[in-house]
Amino acid sequence: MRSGQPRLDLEGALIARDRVGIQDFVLLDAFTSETAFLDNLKKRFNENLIYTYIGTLLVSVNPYKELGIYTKKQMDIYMGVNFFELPPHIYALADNAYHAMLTEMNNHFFLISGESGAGKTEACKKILQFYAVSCPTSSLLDSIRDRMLVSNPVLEAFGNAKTLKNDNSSRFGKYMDIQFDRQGEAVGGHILSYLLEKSRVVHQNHGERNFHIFYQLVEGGEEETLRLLGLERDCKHYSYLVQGEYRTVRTINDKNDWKTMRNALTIINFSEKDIEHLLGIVGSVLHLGNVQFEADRDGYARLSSKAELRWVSKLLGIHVQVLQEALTFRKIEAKTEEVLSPFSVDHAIYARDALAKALYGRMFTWIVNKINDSLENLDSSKKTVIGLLDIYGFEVFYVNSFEQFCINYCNEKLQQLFIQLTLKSEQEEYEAEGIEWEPVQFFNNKIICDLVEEKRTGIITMLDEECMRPGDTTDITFLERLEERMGSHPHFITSPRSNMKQLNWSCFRNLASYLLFIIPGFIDKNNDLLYRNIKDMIRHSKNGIVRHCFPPTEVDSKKRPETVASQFKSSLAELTEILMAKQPWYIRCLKSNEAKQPGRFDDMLVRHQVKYLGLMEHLRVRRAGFAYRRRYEVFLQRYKPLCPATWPHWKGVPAVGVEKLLIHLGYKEDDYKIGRTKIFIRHPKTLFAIEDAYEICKHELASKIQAKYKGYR
Ligand code: AD9
Ligand code: MG
Repeated sequence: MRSGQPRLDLEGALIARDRVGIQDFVLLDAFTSETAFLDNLKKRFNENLIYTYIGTLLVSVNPYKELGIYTKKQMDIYMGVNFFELPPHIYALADNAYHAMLTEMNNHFFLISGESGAGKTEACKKILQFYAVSCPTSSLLDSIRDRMLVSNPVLEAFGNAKTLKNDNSSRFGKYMDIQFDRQGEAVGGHILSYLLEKSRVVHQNHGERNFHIFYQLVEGGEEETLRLLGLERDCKHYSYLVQGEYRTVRTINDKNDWKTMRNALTIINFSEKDIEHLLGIVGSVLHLGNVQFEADRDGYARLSSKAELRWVSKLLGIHVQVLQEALTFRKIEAKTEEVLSPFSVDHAIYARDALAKALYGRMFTWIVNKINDSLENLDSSKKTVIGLLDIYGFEVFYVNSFEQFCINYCNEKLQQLFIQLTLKSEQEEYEAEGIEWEPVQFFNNKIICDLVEEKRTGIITMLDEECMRPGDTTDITFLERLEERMGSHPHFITSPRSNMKQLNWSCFRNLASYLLFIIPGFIDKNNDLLYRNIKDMIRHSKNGIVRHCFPPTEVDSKKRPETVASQFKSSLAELTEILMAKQPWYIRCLKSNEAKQPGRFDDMLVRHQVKYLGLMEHLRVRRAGFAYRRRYEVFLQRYKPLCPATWPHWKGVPAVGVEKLLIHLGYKEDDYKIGRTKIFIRHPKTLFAIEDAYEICKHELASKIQAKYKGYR
């Protein structure tokens, strides 16, 4: 080796690697061993290195503590740098997606997945912040950028809640497009929201809370605001806020969050009237929860007290008598006339809760639309987008209901999308580069998606059939029919005769074991019907938002609305189409421990997630045939100091330079393949050696430069 050229001495680099692990799993020495994979994750996690790559996929482990790695300085470091050059970071992905979008003029999206509490929403926010801070902008667009940023605290206030899994759990799915013009300025945005967990408004399990907004308002709302809404400053007074027996959360400051949220509403252009009507709905829901009924002499429901109803009446602008009638009677259309049929107490409670859920759910959709109006890009010239998908993660509780059924089905769909895209893109890349490869076998969860959504025989179709079937259909008849039709499916068992009345469905999430769903409530939640006279009443509300949310056309329509599960299924199919048309980037978030403790790494828990997220399989696919690939220019730029022919400059065609370099390093013909634009390296081990050599070389060069300039200081 020529003097002045670095030696291939490995010792220093290996010591460093031993401590901080390897930053790309593709380079991991022990071939596809799960233990080695976990060791590497843990090693890095203990050094506060929460990010690791599998090729271009980013694995992120939730540290449950602030690491100081999201500063403006960090953003600057990662801007415009190929992510191969710097330690793994979410900013590296964000920056690379951005530059790929600009140079290729195509659309991209981030698929962020992981179970509840793994860090998806935080990841999504970090990417948005990166674009907001580091993209070029004109003062004209500053307001769009600000609105995009503050849409988060508003949506989180109304759509997130404390659950057993996560103190700030997303209870709706969100897909956000950030639109860029040709200069790379963020010029607009659009949000699609998916199935809000409305049932939380009227019921929370032990240890959980209602949506944040209620606590923010009661704890942080100004005196005058509370007075106008007739609310007292203590959550314990409100029946809808005390069921989970959890009013304050250590990690949440409701008072401060109220200020942030309230300020954000103004930035997003909510008028004072809008805000008054919005808070009017939030207040009316709290008062509705306190409306109590008792049985009269005939056993029918009557109000225990009218005080709460008066407040609901005032805030919704509906006459109190009309409200009272709608909550205690049902209008039945006979042949020529309408008859009022009195409710039992249970029925009245049901009607009250249905009204509260409908008000809240539709208000949420209204908020999303309002945010979209404020983010609208009025310039119709050609633009490209980067989409961020942040959906509720897999969740398994002791009791799982219709909500978990939908959430976990959604996660199966995303896993399916991931499988399709990774296989597809891998295959396409080999084809485009003219390289032969061996496909890898791995578990395809399509069978589970089909079980749920298959057109004629899927669980959703059967649930819908049961909801539409005339006569006495109940959750139990649904379960019995399921058992009849699907009894032999390998991923499905039911136990209709047991006390639990359960449907057990083996999700990909649970791999071997079955996930238990409690069936009671499925039919009702899927129908999500609001009594007709309640709809009739509500359309006359003087609250502008409420009137907007319950249009007369809907009330007059005789058509049966689509069921909740069917609607969800169609919107997921549409989402899949939107995503399939874009270039994917993946972030797989892992939860480090269940106790939400800073710095704790629970091996079992992480191992389980690595399994069901298919990370090992992904790694295997990345390595099938060729573990590693890089564009010639990038590869040469990094490793050129290792070969006299390429150092310090290579003036020829990059592919030829790379080949010279590899031959100089002793690569055999079978170790690599020359693609059209990229070099493909078969085994990680070979690359491992070259990486080590590079580390040493970098070190030596740095010492030399330091020595050279020492005299000048
Ligand atoms: V759910 O499916 O919506 O229930 P997420 O979205 O996956 O879930 P989230 O992003 O809300 O989880 O993260 C949960 C908590 O972990 C956050 O509130 C933070 O306290 C913590 N977290 C997550 N990511 C980071 C991080 N990169 N750095 C520090 C983090 N803390
Ligand atoms: Mg979330």
